[in-house]
Amino acid sequence: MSAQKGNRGEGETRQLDAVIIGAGFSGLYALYKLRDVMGMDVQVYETADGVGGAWYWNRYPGSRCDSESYYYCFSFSEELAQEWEWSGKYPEQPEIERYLNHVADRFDLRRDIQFSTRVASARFDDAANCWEVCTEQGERVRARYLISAVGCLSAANLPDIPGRDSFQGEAYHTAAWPREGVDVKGKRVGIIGTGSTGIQATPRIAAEAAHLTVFQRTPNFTVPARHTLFAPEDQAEIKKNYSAIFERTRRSPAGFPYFPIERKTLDVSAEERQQILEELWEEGGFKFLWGGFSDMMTDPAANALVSEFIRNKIRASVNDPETAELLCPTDHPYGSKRPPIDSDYYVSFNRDNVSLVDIRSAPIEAITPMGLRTQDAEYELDVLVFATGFDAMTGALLKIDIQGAGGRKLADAWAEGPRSYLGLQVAGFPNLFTITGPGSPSVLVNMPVSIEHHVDWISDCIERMRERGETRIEATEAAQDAWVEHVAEVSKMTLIGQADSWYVGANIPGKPRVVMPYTGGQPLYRERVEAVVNADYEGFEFRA
Ligand code: FAD
Ligand code: N01
Repeated sequence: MSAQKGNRGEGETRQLDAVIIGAGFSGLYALYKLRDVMGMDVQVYETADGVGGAWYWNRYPGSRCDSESYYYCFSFSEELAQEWEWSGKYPEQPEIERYLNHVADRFDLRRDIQFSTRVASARFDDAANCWEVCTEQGERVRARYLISAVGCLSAANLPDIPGRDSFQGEAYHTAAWPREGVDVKGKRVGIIGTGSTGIQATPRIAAEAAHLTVFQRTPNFTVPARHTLFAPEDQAEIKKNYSAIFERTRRSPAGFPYFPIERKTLDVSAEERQQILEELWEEGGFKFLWGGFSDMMTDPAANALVSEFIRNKIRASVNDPETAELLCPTDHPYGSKRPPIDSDYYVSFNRDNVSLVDIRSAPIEAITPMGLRTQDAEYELDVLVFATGFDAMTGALLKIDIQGAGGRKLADAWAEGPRSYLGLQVAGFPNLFTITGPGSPSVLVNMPVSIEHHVDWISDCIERMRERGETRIEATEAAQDAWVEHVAEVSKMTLIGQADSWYVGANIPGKPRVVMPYTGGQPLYRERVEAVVNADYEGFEFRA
């Protein structure tokens, strides 16, 4: 299709078919698809020194997936699915990292991934219809297509708290946890943040530290994971049913192999509702939300009942009533923040060596050399953990200086919030594809399912362009405007906009408040995307 990778003289810029940024689930599958299936000349750049993306960076204690292993994985290769053995329902970070390394080795992907290399800028060359990509390390290449696989949750948010750098103990963000681990035995540890990460890390740190202080700004609803190991017969059963499991993940609203129950929360008696919720609670995991009542995320009255059910579980788990009330969320509906899944989170607060500090009523004033000062107390710490999340969905992409047609900067195009067509392309940025970009269901779906869908769509689109001799694709402004409006309209039908969450950018000071993911669910999204293709890629302009 193009000049060979090695075919460049002194000072000449390497010409590729595609550059992929990132080597997590998205980048690995995109490389496999474009290189091995389509025969393209592809280069992947990855900041880390290994593959895995989220599963390379997030090594904090207790880090594990919330989607169950046997569908939090690739479905594109039957052989891969059949040969890989998951140890249990919710594998920990090292096992998922091993899986992604296995994928890289099995498909010989590593030879086209350049590690320890950060893409710093990308500029579209209007005359040549290609991207010029520069790395922080000074390399420059040209490629017809630029594929963003930078991740929705990969730009860590380290809050700008006064005195942050004055702390004389050890300080870590959970998404940059040292590979060799952190020894907290006998130490006084403070953790800021009670999202999925803080909720996973708290019980693990509590089990080792002399004392753990949890600094909570907003309490969160979490549902027990109920982790179990797989017996050989579980493995066999899963493997026998893989094609049906994967097929269901593609049809269900959120990429899980199950569907919400048909009845509505208020259509059943109080006794029956309690029984259904108890059963879901006992089963644990995401099924509580995505296999529960179908109106939980759309009807405030239904959600209020479910939220109160969880609050009662918190009250029943935590011995001290004052602490229990502090842990009960009342400011947002269940599910409007990404719901964590936990192993022994609430009961951690029954331990003598764990205390909860409400930094909503007495905010953090400063980090000091000795620890942390809130409005009403001083805390001496040896280790400070930032479980403070990510500049989600746009952060990693906007850290790259991206200039599209006519030199327009992506940062300017997205100054008032991200705009895209189908979450796949941005008007004014030809030949740039965004895997799980804002405006797609991405983070509201079990992500490998979304990722495979996007990579398949992008590669089909490129294949069509090859067949027709086209060299440029661009979403039209009109199609993008209509999609952005549709995403906003649909979001009003759910409760997602009601929480100050990373879904709406509220966790990052100054970030425009926009519901970034598409909330209409996977089936509707897939239908819309397919309709666009069937209408000869309506809303996209191609040039030869
Ligand atoms: P990532 O895995 O984030 O990979 C992006 C890669 O791009 C990173 O390695 C990064 O270093 C690289 N990169 C970014 N910018 C640049 C640049 N400028 N130059 C070079 N490289 C760059 N989702 C679920 O569906 N279920 C779960 O249970 C689940 N658990 C999660 C647990 C944790 C702790 C976290 C953080 C996320 C979890 N997620 C989960 C979401 C997760 O982000 C996705 O499931 C998936 O891993 C995303 O893969 P990705 O390849 O798109 O992005
Ligand atoms: O981040 P978060 P996360 N001062 O943004 C608090 C995925 N994930 O890393 O709610 C004080 O959810 C903040 O408080 P508030 C998953 O998609 C998945 O936990 O903004 N506090 C909040 O409590 C998840 O949703 C898994 O008031 C500050 C916390 O820090 C996403 O990653 C596991 C603060 C951040 O919570 C992000 O999760 C882990 C400040 N200045 C992660 N700034 C699994 O699937 C922030 N906070 C297992």
